[in-house]
Amino acid sequence: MSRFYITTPIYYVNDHPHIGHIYTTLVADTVARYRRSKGDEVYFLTGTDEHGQNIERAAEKRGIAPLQLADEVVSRYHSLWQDFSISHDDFIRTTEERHRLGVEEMIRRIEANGDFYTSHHEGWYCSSCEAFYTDKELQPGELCPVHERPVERRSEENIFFRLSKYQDALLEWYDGREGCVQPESRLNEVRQFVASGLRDLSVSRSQLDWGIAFPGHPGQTVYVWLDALTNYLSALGFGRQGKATELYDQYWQGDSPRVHLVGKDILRFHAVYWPAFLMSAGLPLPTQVVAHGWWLRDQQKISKSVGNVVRPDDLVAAFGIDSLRYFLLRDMVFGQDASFSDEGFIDRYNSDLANDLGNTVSRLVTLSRRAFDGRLPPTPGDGLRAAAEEHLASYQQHMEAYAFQRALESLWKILAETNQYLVANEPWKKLKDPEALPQVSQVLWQSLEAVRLVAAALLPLLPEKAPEVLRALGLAEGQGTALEWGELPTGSELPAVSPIFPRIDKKAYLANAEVAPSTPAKASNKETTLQDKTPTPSDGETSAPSPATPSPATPIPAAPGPRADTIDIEQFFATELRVATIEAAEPVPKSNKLLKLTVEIGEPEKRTVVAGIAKAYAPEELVGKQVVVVANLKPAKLMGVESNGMVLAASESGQPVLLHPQRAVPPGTKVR
Ligand code: ME8
Repeated sequence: MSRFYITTPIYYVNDHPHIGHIYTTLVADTVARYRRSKGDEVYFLTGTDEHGQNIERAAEKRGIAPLQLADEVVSRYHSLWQDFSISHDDFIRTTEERHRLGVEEMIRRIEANGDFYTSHHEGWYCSSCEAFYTDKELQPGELCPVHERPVERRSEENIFFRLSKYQDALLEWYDGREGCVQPESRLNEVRQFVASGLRDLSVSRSQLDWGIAFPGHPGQTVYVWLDALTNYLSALGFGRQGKATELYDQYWQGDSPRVHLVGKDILRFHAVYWPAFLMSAGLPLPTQVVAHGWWLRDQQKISKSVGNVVRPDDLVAAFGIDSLRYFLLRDMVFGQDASFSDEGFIDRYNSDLANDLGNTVSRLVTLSRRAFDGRLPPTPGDGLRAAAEEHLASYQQHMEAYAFQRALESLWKILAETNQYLVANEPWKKLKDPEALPQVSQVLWQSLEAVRLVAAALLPLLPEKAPEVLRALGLAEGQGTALEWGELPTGSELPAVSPIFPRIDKKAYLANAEVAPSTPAKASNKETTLQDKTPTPSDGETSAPSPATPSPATPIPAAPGPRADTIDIEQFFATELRVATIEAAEPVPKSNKLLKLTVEIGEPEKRTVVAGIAKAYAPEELVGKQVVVVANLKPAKLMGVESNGMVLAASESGQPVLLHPQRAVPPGTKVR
């Protein structure tokens, strides 16, 4: 048993989370789950970075206090991490008292080592990076090299950290501790930056109030990066006394892994400044800083100003959390940039999840039930074992090396081998031949066992869907999770299966029509026949070989069906319902029915929603009330006013009666 500490960056609260933040967090979650499954004692930390000028300005723009803005965005993060089944052990906010104590202790130690001095400072400042740049580093037009936005000329008296003193020690660390910065290509960038000469770093700001006061230097506020980086220690209790430092002693001492997972944009802060601060404070360094690449949208950088930010909600509402988890882990070669597109997402889902995994499970379960009277095959076999074990071993190697796409490819090779094995043995042709049943049993049991291994290996990556696959194989909660051949029972009961990954109708989705996963209501009414989900050549799928179509299935009597007009849960979740606070209300000119409402719905900007409630409510009684809004409705013009959403009301004899949450919740909270 080993201890394992993994962290994500702490995210700024001046914007709502998008796919990039989700990516880093779900990678950390996957690693944490994987390590736990290997028996490690894991501590997984995430959180928010709430100080600094960016946040101060964003709050000012909204006319609220910075902490109020932070509270709002933090509640978004909490609900998102819950939705994504993120298994973090702690969530730190830099506005917490425990964090301030850690920062103060860090500063005390660096000061004691004589590594601070005060000096006048002038340079180009990017408030998005919260960093100074030299003329040489700027992009043409005096633009920030990271954000490509204008920088400001700043001149202040600041406290400096003697970063230059640590140049050699840093180079020694990179060379002496293999894998301390990953991937290798990124380490080279960092090494080059350090080798080309380090300048001392300004670690205080005099023109900023929103932050931690620099101890012993009135009028100076701690530089947001020195503040933020220290979260990795303060969350463990660094800076406190007695029992409160237990986690720090366990996870930040000795040789057990301490891993910071970051995007490439902030590698310099983690692989240069942070180890230098720690060296100066006489503290152990992280054992690994691991940087991943950038998610682009349709090959373009994701940016609020371009308006191409990928917020997860729509995709999740339509396809579920684990489909998005799968796509993000499978489509990014870890360390490199990757591009997100709706089309790419749907193709990947249909080919890998709906077809290769989902169909294989449905087919095998259906065949086994048919051949063995609703049970798993009675006799096991070993023919697929060697191949499955080989691919599982490479899955494990890739997981340890953060090569998730390769780890998944290894698992999909098991599925491909299983399908080839089925095609070669054609068990569906022998179901009615009693003499062939022992062989059918071995073939099906092995195929089911191979799929079980894939599902068990998927548990850290797809924490909702992998257990569903295991359940579909007739396994009880927590059963069949070992990555060793032979765990699948023989002859036990095998319930009928409904599609785990219903196909997505790509055309319909892309045309912004209703999402049409392949008729789940119908599928739940009868067993999936082998033909049901087999992609036709016109689907244009690239997929692993599938079992050939068997002889027509014996009809299976339908269970009592649901109402004809039911929808399934995915269809319900396509409607995004959120709590909104009404900030202003006024009549729509020339209408006696409509009110124009300005609502706060947890987004940076406010929205206008037009509601047909004027006959039942006066505008002034609505202000400050919370209502439920359909947030993903196409905009519509009503009496010349554009409405972005719809307010929900009960209709009592044609009179609207508004729905309110039973107690106040943060605007933007999901209703489900
Ligand atoms: O930098 N693709 O916070 P931040 C991939 N508060 N990952 C992305 C991404 C994208 N397009 N966009 C963001 C900060 N990320 C500081 C960190 S840590 C002590 C302080 C992810 O809210 C990626 O992990 O700007 C990146 O490093 C992080 O979000 C930046 O988040």
